[in-house]
Amino acid sequence: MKNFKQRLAWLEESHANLLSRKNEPIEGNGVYERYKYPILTGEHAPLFWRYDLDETTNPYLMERFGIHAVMNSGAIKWNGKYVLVCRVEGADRKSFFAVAESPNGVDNFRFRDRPITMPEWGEPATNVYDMRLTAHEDGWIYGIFCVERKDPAAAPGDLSSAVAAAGIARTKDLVNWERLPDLQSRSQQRNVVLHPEFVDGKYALYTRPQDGFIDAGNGGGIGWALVDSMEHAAVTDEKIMNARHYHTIKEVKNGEGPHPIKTPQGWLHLAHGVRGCASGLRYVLYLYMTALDDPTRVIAEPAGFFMAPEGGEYIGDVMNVLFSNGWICDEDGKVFIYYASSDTRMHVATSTVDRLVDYCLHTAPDGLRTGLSVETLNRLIDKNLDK
Ligand code: M1P
Repeated sequence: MKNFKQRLAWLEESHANLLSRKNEPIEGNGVYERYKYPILTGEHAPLFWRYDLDETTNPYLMERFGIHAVMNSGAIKWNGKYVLVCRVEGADRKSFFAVAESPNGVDNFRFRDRPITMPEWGEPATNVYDMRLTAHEDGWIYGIFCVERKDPAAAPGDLSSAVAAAGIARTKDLVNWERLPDLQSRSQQRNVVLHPEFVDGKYALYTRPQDGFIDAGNGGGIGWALVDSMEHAAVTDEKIMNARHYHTIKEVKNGEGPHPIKTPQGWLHLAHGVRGCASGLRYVLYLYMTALDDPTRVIAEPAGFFMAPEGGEYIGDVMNVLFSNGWICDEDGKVFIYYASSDTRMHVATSTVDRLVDYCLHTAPDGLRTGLSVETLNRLIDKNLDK
């Protein structure tokens, strides 16, 4: 084994190489381009988060604080940089938020020196994760995230039951966060997202009502609720605007990703859908669009998934999962889709608003039965073979 100084030099060199590694797009299906390397992993965390760098107290230069995953990150363009508020998970299975930024959105992401110290509200959270960022037209940047607490009603010996609520915080600088009361709701909530504009003079939330901590149950799908204030946000009326369906990619669960992008043709939404199989749950990403004059009216929804795990993305702490809660749309229409694979690492894919809208408007919807899928395929074959 290397001595302390040799190990430190080796760690510093490997870390610097990892952080400065250039990323490369991979030609794909025409809808988007994946990139060769993940953009953030546990190994991207600063060495001074993971190691005690003092030879007298850590002579073997051992890792003292394991960082196991960087995943499910909110995203925003801020002062010309591509900024992610990452879900960082330690070896102790606690998640926390940390800001990482890149000059170009596809590589060279670096964490700021310290994680976010998120103020508590109410009973301190056991875990927090999956922040959605919204620069709202009221002037604040809101972060809505899942707050997990042990279920106070759990039977003695049940050490797994938990309660999910939507935590709310806001900031003007991505440094200082003001914690607001959690969203009040009759059901448990996860995957709650703030729409960027007022609707009928109110704040509009995409919700995901769920019967239990894991099961969406009677939750129905992605919901929509108008609230008077973010300072005391409470769901009173909630309607399901993007429902789950039998034998689709969102049979078991779904959830809004980041807030939708406004396009001339409608609001462009990115979401995740979950379907079960013999090897467990399969999480994929899908797109849909809603009307500009009514963000709850679905006007297009291509059949099936937009992105599913590929290659090494299948493998990780929770296998067969793609999850996204962040994307950035540049002024020139380029879209950076930030997604995590298998609850382990962050990736980027790029596209444009035009291509994503084209995909939504010109991909057939799910006919919900196999005969209609074959009809759709035959129409395409007829068109191609007749030309
Ligand atoms: O493990 C996959 C995902 O599971 C949950 O998502 P959902 O609420 O839709 O089931 C979340 O815990 C998410 O963080 C995680 O990636």
